[in-house]
Amino acid sequence: APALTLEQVETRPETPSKLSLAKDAAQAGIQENYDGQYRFAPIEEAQVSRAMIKRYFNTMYDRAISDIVIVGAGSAGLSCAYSLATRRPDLKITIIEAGVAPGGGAWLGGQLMTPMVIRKPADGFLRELGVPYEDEGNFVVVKHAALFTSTLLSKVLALDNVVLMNATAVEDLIVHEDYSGKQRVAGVVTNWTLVALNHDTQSCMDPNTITAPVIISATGHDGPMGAFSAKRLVSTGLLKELGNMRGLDMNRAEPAIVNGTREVVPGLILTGMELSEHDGSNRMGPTFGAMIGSGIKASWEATRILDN
Ligand code: AHZ
Repeated sequence: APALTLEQVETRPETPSKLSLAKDAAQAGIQENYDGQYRFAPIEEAQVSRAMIKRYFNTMYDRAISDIVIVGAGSAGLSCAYSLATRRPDLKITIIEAGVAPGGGAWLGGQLMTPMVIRKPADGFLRELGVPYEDEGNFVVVKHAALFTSTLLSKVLALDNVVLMNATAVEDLIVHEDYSGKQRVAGVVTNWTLVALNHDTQSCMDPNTITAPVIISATGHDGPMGAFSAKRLVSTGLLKELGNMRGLDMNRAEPAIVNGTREVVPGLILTGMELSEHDGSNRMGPTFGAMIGSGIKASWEATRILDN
């Protein structure tokens, strides 16, 4: 039987559920009886390659000079990107994420459990995003951390001024010196993450650069890739030593991270748990309000620097 047109489906007397199912199928071009006749519009393999290459490398070309680079697309980096990009559509915001999957640790709450706890007043951000939650008094609970992260990620990616390059690692900072000898972070050095992870097994594979007047680093606490910029500040001599993240104390940790979010050396803002490694502040464990608050504060710090 030929596929029904949308018009035929809509005018057919049927029960509502059957009708909507048939409508979905007609919209996707699927015949109701699944008789093996489903066909795609034809395509050439080279068209697929060119469709990706043209867009990706045009984007790289354009974003070699960005207004803001955000390093790390975890809860802090993504909250920062959303706040910045919605407030300032004029800025070219480029997010560099080492992982294939953006989101950092925010796909789960704590200890591989799915609910996500967010202390007030950071719940206001959930209402802005339209993420539902249960109110527990001083804090709220999102039924699955992935609901928060996927909603935030989809809203960030839909913004015209944001580009996300995942599977790409920042492996160095660009540091310029002005006439008075003052050092300023002026960009990032990037490579495909698989290349960055193989520098010990391959001969030198030179990286690429992205310049920007403001870099916001949100690479999380120390780990295989984490706290990247804070650690690099030490090895470049821009910072004497790391404070190192302290033990867990939810009540001390969350305000310290939000209030401490700042430009730590000219041109470089630290946000999220990376800041705890720089400042030697506590960790909060599985409460995410500070990641939201710190990301938003970082976005305001960035526009303050740009506008001065
Ligand atoms: O892949 C990393 C992750 O997605 C990415 N990243 C790290 N190094 C990178 C590099 N280049 C590019 N050199 C890099 N990307 O940065 C992201 C960090 O996300 P995260 O979720 O780990 O950090 P966050 O600060 O956004 O959130 C921390 C959440 C935590 S940890 C914690 C505790 O341990 O007590 N509590 C909370 C709420």
